[in-house]
Amino acid sequence: MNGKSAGKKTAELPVAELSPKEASREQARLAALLRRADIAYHQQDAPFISDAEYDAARRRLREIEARFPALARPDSPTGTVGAPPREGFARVGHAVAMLSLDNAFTDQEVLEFDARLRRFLGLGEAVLSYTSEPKIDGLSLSVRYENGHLVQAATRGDGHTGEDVTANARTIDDLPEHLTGAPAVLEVRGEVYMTHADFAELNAAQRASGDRPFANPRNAAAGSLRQLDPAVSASRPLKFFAYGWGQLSEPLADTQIDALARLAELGFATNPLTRLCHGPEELLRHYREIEATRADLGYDIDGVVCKVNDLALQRRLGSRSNTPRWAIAHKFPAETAWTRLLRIDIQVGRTGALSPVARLKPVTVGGVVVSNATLHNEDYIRGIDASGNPIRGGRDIREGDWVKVYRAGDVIPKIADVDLARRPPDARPYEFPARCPECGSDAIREPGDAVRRCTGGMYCPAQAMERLRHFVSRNAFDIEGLGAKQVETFYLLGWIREPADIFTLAERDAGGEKAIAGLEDVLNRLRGGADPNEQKKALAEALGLEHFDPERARERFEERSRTPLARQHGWGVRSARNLFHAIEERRRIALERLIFALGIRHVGEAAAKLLARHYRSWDGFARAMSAARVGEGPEWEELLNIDGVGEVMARALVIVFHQEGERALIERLVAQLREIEPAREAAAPDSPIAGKTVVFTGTLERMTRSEAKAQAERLGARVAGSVSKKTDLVVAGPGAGSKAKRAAELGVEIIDEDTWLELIGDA
Ligand code: 5U1
Repeated sequence: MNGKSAGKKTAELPVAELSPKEASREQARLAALLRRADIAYHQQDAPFISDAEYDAARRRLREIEARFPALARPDSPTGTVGAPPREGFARVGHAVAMLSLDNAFTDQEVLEFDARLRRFLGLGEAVLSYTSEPKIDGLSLSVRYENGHLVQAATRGDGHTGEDVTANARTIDDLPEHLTGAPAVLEVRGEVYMTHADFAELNAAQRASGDRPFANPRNAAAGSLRQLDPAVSASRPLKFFAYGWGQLSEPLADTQIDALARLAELGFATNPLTRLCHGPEELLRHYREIEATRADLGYDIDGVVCKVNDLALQRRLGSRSNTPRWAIAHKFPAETAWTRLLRIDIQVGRTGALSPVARLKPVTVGGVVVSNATLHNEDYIRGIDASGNPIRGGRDIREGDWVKVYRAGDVIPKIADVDLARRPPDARPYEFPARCPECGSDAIREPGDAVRRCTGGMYCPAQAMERLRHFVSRNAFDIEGLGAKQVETFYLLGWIREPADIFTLAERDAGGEKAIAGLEDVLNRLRGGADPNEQKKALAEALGLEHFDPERARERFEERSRTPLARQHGWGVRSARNLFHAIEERRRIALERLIFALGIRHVGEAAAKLLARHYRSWDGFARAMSAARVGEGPEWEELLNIDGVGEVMARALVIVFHQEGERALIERLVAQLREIEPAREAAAPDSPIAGKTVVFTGTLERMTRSEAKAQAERLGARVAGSVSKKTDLVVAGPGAGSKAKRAAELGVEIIDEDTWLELIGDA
């Protein structure tokens, strides 16, 4: 025993004071204790230690294993050591979607949020109560308990499917292994984070061991939780604040604040700065208080989350596709830093938009190294906004300028200002290209459009590649084994030029006769790029060359493009077969995925869902788009009548189906598909209004129009703005006029608000 610990029993000594011998003894004792406790609990139903004692023992064992990795045993009850690193994380579906948050950046936006909710709920001047909770800058985790036992932990992922990080989450001390008095099913949601002190210590250790330090505590937390080896997670000091829940077998409470209190009672850490606020002014006051203490908290927060306190009102408010209506993140002002703008590059997107990007001398902004920033469009560079009004006092942005960079919503860095005093004397106004830097086609700007676009379509490699990348993305075709990188390589090898080619890849590969466009063609397509060296680098990489050398590139290109996939670098017989199999599987695709995958401007995931639900089948959709004329006719009217489709989106849709090249490309793709699954109704299957088209007219007295609409959609109905032959039901309140009349003429059923509420079981 060492001097410090003299007189104390080993079991009482802090882990930091244990000698290796003591640690070994303590490890054996704790492991045996936990094993006996597990058997007594799970197999004999006769626990002999309390949950708190069990958790404390487990925590101590984990600490010992982290401090003395040599003691780690494969069969340790912590489950955190010795396990062979897994290939990846299993995917876990979330029983209740993990939503993200809308942001507010100004006081005004918080006032508008409150006004919007009161309007939605028809509350008039009544004061709404909210919780105000610090928004931890970490990563979201959902932890599932069944009958009081931690059974699963999953990351947010895309909100519907996350990664199974159960073994790693078990190493977080703030997450109890067992709960007493909890609902039989309880999914606790919250944020995993790392304190500044722990982050500094971890980075010091990383440096000492020659590993790369993390950029910020958030990255360190994310990197630690997503370690394939749980022993590494166990050695990282992660913490967790609970802020919500997913699936529950019974409610936790009637209000958000009481639900948080209940989670705290169950043993979860909840943030102590959380307050109940009455009305938006109190929210703003609390926001300022938290902002003032932000620097002293010891962990990163990036704003304050405001949530409606009454859970019944939260339910009434419901959610949009990814965000709840009842909450908003009031973000802190972005951090800024000055740096030099080295160069302006033009990137060409999937829709041909020429987007200027500022290449910056790397600078740290809010803990993240920034070397690129968006410049939006040519007007923005010139110092004017979409209406022609000056921005930044009308100061333009030039290569060589000193610029103030900030991270908006902490994602895409932007430029807030230019320092004219430091402008180099030879700096010239930036001349925006009138030709696409990727393919040389004309880049034109249509009246009213702030963006200049390449007219090259799929001929333009940048557009083609972006469209292919989008096509295989997660919410589109999502073909296992065919990500952005593979698509890019296949494009550069001349194997695929458009989405339909993906489906003929296998037959061409088997016969060794891939459509080889030839290196010349690929290089031609890349000519005059924003940065030809970058393009050459990309090509060299795709061809497995260290440096770009035209002769070797040609040889390698010919050889590689003729080599079957299974013999390509990084591929084998099995992975090639798996890929072809995954592609085959995708000949069957959901209608909404197909519509989204087409990459039509303004048609995002939510809009694709709306369109799929409205038109129900591919034939219905394609026929309607082909028949529609911009600004006129019943098909155009029908399109605009879909709630959530505006003129801009409608125009983009119709234009695509009337452009010969685009239409042929879509037809070639559809010809490759075996089955396009009609849109699934989002409704509960037993909802009496699922799949029905409903029109609300007149004054509703028991709820607002927005609430009625949201409720109808939640139950699977489509809500239309006007009555047609396709309308199934009209809900008419006092003052209903022409719509009720038209419904009567067409023989459409008309009911009043009370009957509607009875029908949907909410009377
Ligand atoms: N404090 C807190 N952070 N946070 C993040 N609450 C909270 N709630 C969230 C998120 C994403 O989402 C729910 C409102 C859905």
